[in-house]
Amino acid sequence: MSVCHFPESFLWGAATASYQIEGSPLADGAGPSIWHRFSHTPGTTANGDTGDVACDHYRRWREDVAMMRELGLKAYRFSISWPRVLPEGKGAVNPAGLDFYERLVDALLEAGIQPMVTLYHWDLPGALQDLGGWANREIVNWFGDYAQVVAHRLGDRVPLWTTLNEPWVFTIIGYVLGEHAPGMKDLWAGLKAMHHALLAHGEAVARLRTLLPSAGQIGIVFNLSPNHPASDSEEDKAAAERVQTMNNAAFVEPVLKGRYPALAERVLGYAWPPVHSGDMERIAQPIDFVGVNYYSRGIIKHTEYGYLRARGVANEGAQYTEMGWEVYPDGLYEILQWVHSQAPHLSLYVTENGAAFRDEVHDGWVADTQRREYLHQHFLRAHRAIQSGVPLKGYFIWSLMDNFEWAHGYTKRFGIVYVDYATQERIWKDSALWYQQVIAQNGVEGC
Ligand code: IFM
Repeated sequence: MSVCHFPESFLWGAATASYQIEGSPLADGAGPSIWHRFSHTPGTTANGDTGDVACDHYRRWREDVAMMRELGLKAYRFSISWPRVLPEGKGAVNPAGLDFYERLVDALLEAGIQPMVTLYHWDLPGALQDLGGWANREIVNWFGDYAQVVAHRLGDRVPLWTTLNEPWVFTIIGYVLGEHAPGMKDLWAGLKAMHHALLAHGEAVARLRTLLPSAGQIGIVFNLSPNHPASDSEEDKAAAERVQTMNNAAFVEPVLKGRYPALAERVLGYAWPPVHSGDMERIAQPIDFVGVNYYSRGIIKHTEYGYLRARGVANEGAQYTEMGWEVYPDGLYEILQWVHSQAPHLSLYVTENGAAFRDEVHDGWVADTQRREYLHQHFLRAHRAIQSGVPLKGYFIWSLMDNFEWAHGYTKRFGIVYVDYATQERIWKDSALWYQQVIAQNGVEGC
């Protein structure tokens, strides 16, 4: 079998997020985020884990950049912690917060690694949650102002910008299902949060455009999965369509087409947020790329319960990761095709893909064969998508190293580098060595 080569300029990368790796959440004048507060509330995370130390990246970033260089990464996707930059979420800027990210960006560039900045990966300043957080329409301007502050400092050096990471997750899981910060269970607030998040995205795009050099590329990152009906029954097909509409289309269509899908409003109309005149145009600011976070698919069955009257069911005999997610590489190909069909003119990036498996260190070595195989199979689907004409420009694996997996705390390991949390030692897993080779040959076996 020969090597499937990727385009010459393909950006092989890895992704992380501020609260998941940095630690020292209150250092140097930072304000508390909603995740700091949430994880310090008993009963919210596995083992009561918090991001207080995490991977201690806030203090070990130099070593981490050196590790990325050794891996051969072409790009690194990380997020900026809003409350480090604006401790109250708005108003006074904390220069020490910006300094941290400036040092990181400069070190990455020095190492030949392109930074991709995510402005929001879920660590909302707690002070803004006190004002209603994403459910308060004022957040559109707060987020725009924050984007502007960051772009003023880093705009001349960062080539790739994304506004929001996975707006479905932080609005629906955070405000409707209550499993993530801020831990609310309120459909009305959640749908308002969704609309405001999309508006805030548009506002940030408009502000960034005026500040970035013309080469600066702006996008947004969605978590997307194909949702297949569990059977041929009309009920299951309709349930799968409701999930596809609310989880994928209700976020993608407003941004790319300036409208909410009609079915979303039909299904949830009773709780639909007020849409003001001009909102949809504001959301649909022209962007340069879409980031796709893909992990698995949904197999959907009709049920009488829940806001979508749908539930996911298992695929017996399939392989599952430690998150309980089915390993389904074909779904990546399918979802890339779908996004491409929605906006054929836009570049795409896989901004996250990876898997949690149980890892053990033996003689200083982590033989994570399942993760390596998971990545291999997904890379092959990405290659197939490119061959079929999808303008996929890069691939960021989730994650560079094990980290704080939100409500699961430190119980799930997604990294290609193992983190020994007691010593903070970074131990390369088998998948990291393999990924180093993939990057070096710009391809994977299998063609
Ligand atoms: O760890 C998360 C990340 O923060 C967002 N996307 C999914 C990952 C795995 O659950």
